[in-house]
Amino acid sequence: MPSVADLLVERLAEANIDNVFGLPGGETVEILDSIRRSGVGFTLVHRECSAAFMASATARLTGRPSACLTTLGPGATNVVTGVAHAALDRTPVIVITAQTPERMLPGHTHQVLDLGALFGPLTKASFHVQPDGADETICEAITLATTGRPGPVHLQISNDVAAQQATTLEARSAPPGSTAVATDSLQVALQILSESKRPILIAGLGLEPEGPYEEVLHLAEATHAPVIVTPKAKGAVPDDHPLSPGTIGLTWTDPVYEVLDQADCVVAVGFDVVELVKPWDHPAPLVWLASWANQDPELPAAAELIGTMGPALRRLAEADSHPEGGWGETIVAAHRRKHPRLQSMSSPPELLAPQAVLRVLREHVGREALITTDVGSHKILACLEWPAFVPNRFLVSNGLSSMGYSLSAAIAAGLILRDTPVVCTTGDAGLLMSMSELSTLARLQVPVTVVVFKDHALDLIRSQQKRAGKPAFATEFTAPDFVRIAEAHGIPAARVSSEETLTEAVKRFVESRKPALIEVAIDPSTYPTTPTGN
Ligand SMILES: Cc1ncc(C[n+]2csc(CCOP(=O)(O)OP(=O)(O)O)c2C)c(N)n1
Ligand SMILES: [Mg+2]
Repeated sequence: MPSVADLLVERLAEANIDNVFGLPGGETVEILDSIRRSGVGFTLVHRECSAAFMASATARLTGRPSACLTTLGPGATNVVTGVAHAALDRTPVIVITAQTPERMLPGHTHQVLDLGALFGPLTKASFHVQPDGADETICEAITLATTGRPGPVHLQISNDVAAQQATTLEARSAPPGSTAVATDSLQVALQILSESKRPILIAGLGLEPEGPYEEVLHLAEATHAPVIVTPKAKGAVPDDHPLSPGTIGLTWTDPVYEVLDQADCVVAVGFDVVELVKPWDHPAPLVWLASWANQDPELPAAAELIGTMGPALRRLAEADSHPEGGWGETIVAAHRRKHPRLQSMSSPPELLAPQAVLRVLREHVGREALITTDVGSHKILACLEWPAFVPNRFLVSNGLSSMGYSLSAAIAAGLILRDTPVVCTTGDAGLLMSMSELSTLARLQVPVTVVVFKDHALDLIRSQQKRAGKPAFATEFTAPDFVRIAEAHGIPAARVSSEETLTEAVKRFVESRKPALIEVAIDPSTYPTTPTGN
């Protein structure tokens, strides 16, 4: 009979989890040793939260569940933000933590925390694995993570339990396959679309893992419906497509609301309001199409299409649609003329406008490149204005919007997309929060170019202070010399403050196919979130 630890690793491997991210503790040595003896890889990180960010990015890019491992007590508390990210950004992460053996409880209190209570509200379920029924629990956890709306599931396993023998399940339930959406709902949706004069599609994070991108485009073109994307769905339709008006969800006044407000029908595909800063209140009939149910929260929907999205999108494209003249391509073109992206902005000498940074990156990293962004003023600009051409090549913590995400996500992406340039954009405060993983980047030698927007500020918060008529307070600091920090890790780095030097560094580093860091001196005054006036 296998040990519980061996069984766990076997079940992870069967779920196509080929790598676990984590940071060990004394209470994880059994599981670690099972991983060492298996074909499953292990990536050591330097802060547990990063392990969950990496696992989440891995799940997003592979379409499969992923896993992270931490010790008990402080390891478990350190992973919490990453687990919360997986919860609100809807990724199936198996979060494995250690725990003190039960035979030592309740007398032993060193490093003991109620991990079920800690992870319960953040996960789809938190399980305490026991030798009896271990296989059932592990299989249930893996299935649950990917069933319905994906999310993290927690398993706590002590070394004691991990070392014990476990009985394997005779028969296991098959993972859920594709499900057809209900025909009557499809009929209602077809009717709504055929009556619509100004239909809109909103593409959201739930397009993954199915990825029915061709079908989304086909429906858009068949009905002349502009496709608004959420940040996590950027690239669902290429940004230069004539039906691509822009990204929604960053502020209460995103330019694309001007298009959305005119819609008389909204087809929401894989849409999740967790991505929106502004509450959803659109009055037009909404067609809900997703692989999971319309709940938590439930949107007022005129038709609910729940199941495999591709075939339903193809059926919807057969609607007898008659959009009014000027809708679709014409309105998108006018909108794009009114709101040009990544415009040239004047900036003081020795500083670069953030728009210029993104423009140089866009010009030199190639259409297929993957970009990650952290959280702050630079995220809002990147989400609104980065032209994404390929689905799932823009990674962001958006449901949770946690700082410190982008470096970890970029490393995970680099491990998967070996031949695609990966660029991590981050604020200076975000990098300060996460730069323990520069060491991981240097060790793994994945080709990630880190671009740090150095403005010596928590700029987004400072802008909020300014908008509220308050002085900057506790939002300014002196950022360190990131070039020297990178070089101390053996990572080549450059400091730039002009478009020419930035272009040269981007070309050189992206071509090098090695880790690199570019520190850019930023003028934050042109961010869309910077209040205008005094
Ligand atoms: C973990 C975490 N802590 C705090 C916040 C609140 N917050 C949002 S943006 C921001 C400022 C980020 O500063 P920086 O990384 O330098 O980006 P900038 O706004 O300057 O572009 C803060 C503190 C957060 N989103 N996540
Ligand atoms: Mg900053």
